[in-house]
Amino acid sequence: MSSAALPSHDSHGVAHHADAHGHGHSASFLSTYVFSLDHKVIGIQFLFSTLIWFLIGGLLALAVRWQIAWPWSPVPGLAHLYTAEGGQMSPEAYTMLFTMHATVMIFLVIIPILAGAFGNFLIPLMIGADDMAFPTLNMLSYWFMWPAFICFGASFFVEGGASAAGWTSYPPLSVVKTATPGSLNGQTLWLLGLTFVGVSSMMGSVNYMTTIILMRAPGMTMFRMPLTIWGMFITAVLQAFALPVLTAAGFMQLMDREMGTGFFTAEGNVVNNFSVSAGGGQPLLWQHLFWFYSHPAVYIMILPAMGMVSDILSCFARKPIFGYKPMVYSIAGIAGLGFIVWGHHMFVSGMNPALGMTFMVSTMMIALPSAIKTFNWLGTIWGGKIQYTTPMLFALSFVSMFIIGGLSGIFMAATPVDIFIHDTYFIVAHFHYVLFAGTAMGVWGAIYFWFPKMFGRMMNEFWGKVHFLLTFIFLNGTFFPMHILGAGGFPRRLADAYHYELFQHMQPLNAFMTWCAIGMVATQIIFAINFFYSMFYGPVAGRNPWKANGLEWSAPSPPGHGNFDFQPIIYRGPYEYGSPETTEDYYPQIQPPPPGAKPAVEHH
Ligand code: HEM
Ligand SMILES: [Cu+2]
Repeated sequence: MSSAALPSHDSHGVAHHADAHGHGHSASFLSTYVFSLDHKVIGIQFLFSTLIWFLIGGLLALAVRWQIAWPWSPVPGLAHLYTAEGGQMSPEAYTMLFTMHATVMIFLVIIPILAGAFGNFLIPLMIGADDMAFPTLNMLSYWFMWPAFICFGASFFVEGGASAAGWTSYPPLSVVKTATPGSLNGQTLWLLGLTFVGVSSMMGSVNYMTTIILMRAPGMTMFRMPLTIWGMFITAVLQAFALPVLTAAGFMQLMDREMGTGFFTAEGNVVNNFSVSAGGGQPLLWQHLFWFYSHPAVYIMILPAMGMVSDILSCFARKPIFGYKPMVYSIAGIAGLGFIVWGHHMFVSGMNPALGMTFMVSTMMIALPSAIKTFNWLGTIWGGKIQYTTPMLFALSFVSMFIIGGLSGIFMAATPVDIFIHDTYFIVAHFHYVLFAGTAMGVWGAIYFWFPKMFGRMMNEFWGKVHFLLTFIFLNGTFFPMHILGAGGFPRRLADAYHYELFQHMQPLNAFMTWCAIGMVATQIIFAINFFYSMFYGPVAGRNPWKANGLEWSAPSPPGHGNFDFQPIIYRGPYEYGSPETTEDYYPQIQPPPPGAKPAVEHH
């Protein structure tokens, strides 16, 4: 191991860090593990909570898939909840299940696992800070998720059941209480839950921006930050500008439901034979407000993963990231463009074709920075000494699957094509390739990669690879045929498409996909066992098991309170693998250059 991976003997640094916060001394169980102010504990709290919701979301998905494969046959395990229908799922229950599957996956899994779990754990460690700028706010951002957990969780048990208006919550379904059983109480809880998630995200966002701007260690310039941090930083900016719109819109919808306003209900609206006009509102207004948040939100759901994957690829290709600065500008470009494309979700809403055209063009422009990133990932691994570790396999999967998801996005961005495939399974294929085959695979890669830093022990590589391989096969088996179904017109969000004869021949393919989905969920048992077993019995990791450059790998595993047992001083960026200045193939950010060496050349 090179000398730099060891801490320097700067006792001042130790003393300074230990005294930095007054809270470092009381060591009660509550303040250490429950209401902890330590960013690492909060990150791990987010990780555990979101993984539990991941399981719940996965089971909801299986129930949805069961109905698509074998409609009206009793769902195993759920049958007793639907006795009125002889164990069958009602169409309303189906609608509720896919609504809550998407809601859980997006708002309780993907967004909080990226920003809440990895953002919290990694930001201070990667920039050389001893904690977040506002530790109490940070703790609150985790605990504000609990009212959300309770609202969404409890909504399954209230009269009418959980929300059934889709994760997009379009009026009039979401506003008119008689529209569907879930519109009665479930929808109110849904809106409240969403508000709490929003409050939590906003607290995190403010904290991350402040921390990254103000608390970097000496020498850690903005352009020496790992791409993970750039991804987190720009995500935080996106949250700050997009979230207020959703929060306000959610409140307006809540008022429409509970206080008789009519922001989103049209004049003369009749739903299920009830006249519900409060007058003068516009259902379409909701769509605009919702997508003004939720399109940027899809980047909130992937930019941090893009950053983490970049770090993993560079480490295991043993090469500098190809085009570091273009990568940063691409993340920023994707985020900026993300604010002017929301109308691509509304091409069939009757918008003026001229407006549709501008949304089409701006959406297609996003392909540019996306392609820059993709080519730079390929450039990074090109000619590298690739080590096919478990995190690397997941990262490679992220890149290849993101290409599929990005390409289907371009199809949909073309208005004439989208008019045909909108609301078909093609859309479902697209967002599962970007969100599951992309982001979720990136998250697994990140878990395998940073697990040793989190818990001080390694996960098992053999079972990691088995987990990867089976997940990769099953996910493609589940999601790829959705393109075929979608191109054939198979509708999304319909409890029984086989009602129409033209879709009946698609049932066997759907059954195959459901088997793959069951296999995919079952495969996660391997991951769960590996995760918990390794936490206690995995081989001890040491500070830098992957021989990586990033600053976090110079801290102890797991880092103690205050993170670094020395004062970090940063000499270079995190991607200097194979530098001629050192005989090792890696060159940690804190390792001083050899005496007489020319100043390190930054890679651009
Ligand atoms: C090259 C980049 C991308 C392009 C051009 C693109 C384009 C589109 C378009 C045009 C739609 C609307 C299709 C329709 O409903 O008719 C859509 C839907 C969607 N996209 Fe993307 N997309 C891209 C990347 C992403 C990424 C990175 C994510 C998430 C990580 C994402 C998540 C989604 C989701 C969740 C939907 C469905 C929303 C819903 O109706 O429920 N997309 N995309
Ligand atoms: Cu979009």
